Amino acid sequence: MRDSRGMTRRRALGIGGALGLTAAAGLTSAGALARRPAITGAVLRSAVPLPPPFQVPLPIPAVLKPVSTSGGADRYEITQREASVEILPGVTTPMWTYAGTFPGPTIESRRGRPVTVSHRNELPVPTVVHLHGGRTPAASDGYPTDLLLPGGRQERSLHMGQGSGHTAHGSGHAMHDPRAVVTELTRDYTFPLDQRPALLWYHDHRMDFTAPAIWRGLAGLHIVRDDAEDALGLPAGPRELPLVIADRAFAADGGLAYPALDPTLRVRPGVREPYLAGVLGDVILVNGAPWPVHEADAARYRLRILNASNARHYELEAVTSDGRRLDLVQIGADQGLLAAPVVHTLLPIAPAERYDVVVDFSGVPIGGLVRVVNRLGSGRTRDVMAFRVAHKASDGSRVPRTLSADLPAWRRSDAVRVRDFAFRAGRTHAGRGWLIGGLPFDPARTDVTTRLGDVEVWRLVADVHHPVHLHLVGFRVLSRGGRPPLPHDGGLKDTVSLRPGEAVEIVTRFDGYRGRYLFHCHNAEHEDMGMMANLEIV
Ligand SMILES: [Cu+2]
Repeated sequence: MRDSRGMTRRRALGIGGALGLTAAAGLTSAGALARRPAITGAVLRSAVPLPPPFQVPLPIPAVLKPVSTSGGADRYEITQREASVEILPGVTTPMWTYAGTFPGPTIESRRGRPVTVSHRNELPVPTVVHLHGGRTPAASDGYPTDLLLPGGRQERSLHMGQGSGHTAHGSGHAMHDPRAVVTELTRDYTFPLDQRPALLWYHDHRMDFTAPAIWRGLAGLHIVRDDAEDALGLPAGPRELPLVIADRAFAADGGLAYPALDPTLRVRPGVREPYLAGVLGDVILVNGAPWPVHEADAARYRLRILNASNARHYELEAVTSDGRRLDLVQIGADQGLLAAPVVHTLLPIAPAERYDVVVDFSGVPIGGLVRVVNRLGSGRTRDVMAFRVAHKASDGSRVPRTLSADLPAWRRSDAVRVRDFAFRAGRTHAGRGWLIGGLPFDPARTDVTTRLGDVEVWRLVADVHHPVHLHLVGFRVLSRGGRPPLPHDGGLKDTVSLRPGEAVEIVTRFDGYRGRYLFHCHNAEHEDMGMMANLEIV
């Protein structure tokens, strides 16, 4: 086993990298080991009255219709535009949207059937679309400097300079990226979707401004299905529900509050100091509605849960009116079905993670309320949503004991190399920020070079909470804190939640496509403030 050329083990560990942030997070990295904070981030308080819980019906994001299905591929069109949306009852909230809604429309597709999404940017800022969890060629993976500029000559001269490449702000430090491919007004993203069926999501990934763009609404679901999964007999149709959980805070005028250093979200990245560790809202939205309620049958439901929050972690439980905790039967992870179901009563979910869960309401009395609560929340943020069990119903669904047989069987001994990466607070060109291996993100620096098809073990270690995401590939968790993985670490993942002071080992095969990809922290504020690195597959 050997380390990569550009990232020796000593350098990757980032010794001495944990400068600053003691005021923001109340911690040094050594302190983190001792104190293990429950929350990484600071709560932004809303300045409008908040509605009572469980009044607003759970919305289901509309499924987008393709504009064409000819030639063995599906083509979609999405206009990114400002829209006024009613999130809190009676309050108008201007948002940045995909096609006018938050979340954006859901794209439903079949394994191996290519999809092209033509995005048109009518927003006041450049954008970048990334399909999170997609096995996507690099040209369509949404590299942060591959900007889609809004239309108009002014925009072009403002962002394009000499007409090639892109000058990234790089956490406040201008740096040129000669490999950037910048387009104007429209851009086609093509997804082969040659991958396991899974709940993916698309969201903005612009250099330095991903966090505020997602916060303002640029997120939507993309579901991949196949015949084998359809044949399992899992709850389906109205009993399969996507649940996009995201926290937000609202300003007095009804708009979303966000502590950006640059409210135009164009020049200076980052957030005000109290929020350097992450922005947490005081309103919990599910599918864009505050603390919604869903009227359910007394039957099994398949809940496809995404944590689309910038920084908030949840520990979810389903609790009946008489205090009973319902089983959360996990059938899938980020990258699709598990080999066999795993029963939980408490499910931790970090930003960008997904869980596919079956919950059985058949034992709940008609009229009963099942609350989904977040054990890590307090006050209003302890509630997430509720199900009102309203009808007796027949239920032909089942949860087979074998769900899939195609999970990769990579072993530690398959790895041709082991790499170490420390995810820690530190200094960027702009001041305090977040580092991988002691370095802030630089689009022009290749951090990892690997060969297509190589199996590697990565050892990831954290100071505070860092949900670490790899583009292009799924991975399996080998160990957590020097021990076997936890029950919720099973299956194929693309995001793994590092807890304060914790080391996690993952194994993956860099398969699919050659090109420039990324790995980064999916605490979106950390990501914008340096915690991202390049992964070059050759
Ligand atoms: Cu992080």
